[in-house]
Parts: sequence; C-alpha cells; structure tokens
Amino acid sequence: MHKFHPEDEAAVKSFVEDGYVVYNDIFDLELIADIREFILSRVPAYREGMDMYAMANGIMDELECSPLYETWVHTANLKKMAQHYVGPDIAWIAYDTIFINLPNDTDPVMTKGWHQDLVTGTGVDTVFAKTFFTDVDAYNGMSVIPGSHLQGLQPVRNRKPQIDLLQNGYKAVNLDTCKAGDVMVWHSLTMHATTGHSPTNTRISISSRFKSTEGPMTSQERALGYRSLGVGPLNHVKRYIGNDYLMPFRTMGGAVKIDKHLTNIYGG
Ligand SMILES: O=C(O)CCC(=O)C(=O)O
Ligand SMILES: [Fe+2]
Repeated sequence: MHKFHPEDEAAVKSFVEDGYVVYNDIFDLELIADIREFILSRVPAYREGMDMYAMANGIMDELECSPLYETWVHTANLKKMAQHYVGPDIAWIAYDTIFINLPNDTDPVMTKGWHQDLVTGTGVDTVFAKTFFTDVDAYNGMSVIPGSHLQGLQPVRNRKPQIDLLQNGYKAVNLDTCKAGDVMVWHSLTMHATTGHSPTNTRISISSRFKSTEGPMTSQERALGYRSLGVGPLNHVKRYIGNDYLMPFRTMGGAVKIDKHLTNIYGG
C-alpha cells in the first residue's frame, strides 16, 4: 500500500478515485507513543464492568483535557493535510472517538460491519481521519472498498447495506500495513469496516472528522461543535476589520489587531 506525505497533491487524486488514502510523516512518533501510553495506562481503571464505548469515551474526555491533545491536533502537518481537502478554514469536529481493539474482543460495537459514515450523521463534505497509535496486523486493522463512494448513498436497512458491492465486482482491501503514526483519510460515502480482532495484538486508533467552517453542517455536527484549526485569508481580513458588518473606520487612529488568544488559529 502506498503511503502519502502530508503535502503530496497526488494523495488528493487518490482520495477522489479510491475514496481513501493513508498518510505517514504527519506526526512526531514520540508524541504518538506518549498518547498511546496515556490511553493504555487508563484502560485498567475503566475496564471493570464498563462497556468498551463508555471506556473509550471516558479516556477521550481525559485526553482532550491534556496538553498532548493540543499538541496532536495543532500539528502543522495535520493542518496542511486537511487544507488540501477543505481549504484554509478548518473545523475539527468535536468528540473524536477512541477505538481500543483488544485481542479476541467480541463486542459487536468494536467490530463494525460494512458501512458508510454518512448514514450516522456526518455530512457529505466532511472528511474522516483516523490516526493509528499502534501498528495493525493482518487481523485487527480496517478494510475499505475502493471506489464505493462513487456509487453514492447506498440503501441501508437496520444498519446493513442492502446491496453487497463485493458481489457486484468490487473488491475489499485490508489496510493491514498501517503503522503507529499513520493517518487514514476517507470520504463519508466510502464503505469501510473493522477487519476483525487479532489473537495477540491490541489496536489503538482515534477517528476524527474535519470540514470547512464555511460550508453547512449537519444537525449532528452542529450539536457536537468544533474547534478551528485554521482561518483562511479572507476571514482573516474580516477579523482585522473587527466584525462581519465591515463597519468603516473602527480602528482609525488606533491599532489593527486580533485577540491574542486567537494567534494559534489566525497566525501572528
Ligand atoms: O476502527 C474501526 O474499526 C472502525 C472505525 C469506523 O468505522 C469509523 O471511525 O468510522
Ligand atoms: Fe465508520
């Protein structure tokens, strides 16, 4: 499987054609190791009597309050990668989801069958990005059906797609060479599934979503909220003027500046 560099334009072409791409070289691997340890260190405290989902969400809530999360989400290469898809005004949808796929796990929540994420509330202009914090093996990664997004929204009954693309000329690909630090990006119409669980290895990953702040959000996205990873030049100008009403001469005779706590988003 080819892996792309965050600035490689060829990745976007591949995404358009196949509906997914895998990147490496986005994150510092020490940061990836630190986040992996953070997550693993909290698993024992949560496991007693808790389902996987509740555990993963509890750990995500903790991680989001940690400086590790800030460093991770504001990684320059992550922003560069996202810009290729949605432009400079980037909304990182709140509530990323941790997946902790333990060996031999049988919880159906952790073994997702073939699905398109659009069906669960994500918008068609929203892009998925899953960061791996462990290597995957032949059994515990993700699988995709390349090109499935180009068939549009597919009929579903009780969460199950009603047309089996695999019986209609499409082939599944097991993305079994993903390594810790890799990021898998996919379209919200791309059919994907959990490959399964390994007899020996744990897989840790975080699924995230991003889109342009300038496009419509679905009801779910509006409810979840987002954090801005970047603001484009035209919105930057409006922020200098001070408001979207473009009131004349607001700063005449004074200084044209942007709030200091927004420097991270707007730049210096
Ligand atoms: O991690 C997995 O196995 C499934 C993830 C998934 O379907 C998603 O994040 O949308
Ligand atoms: Fe999914």
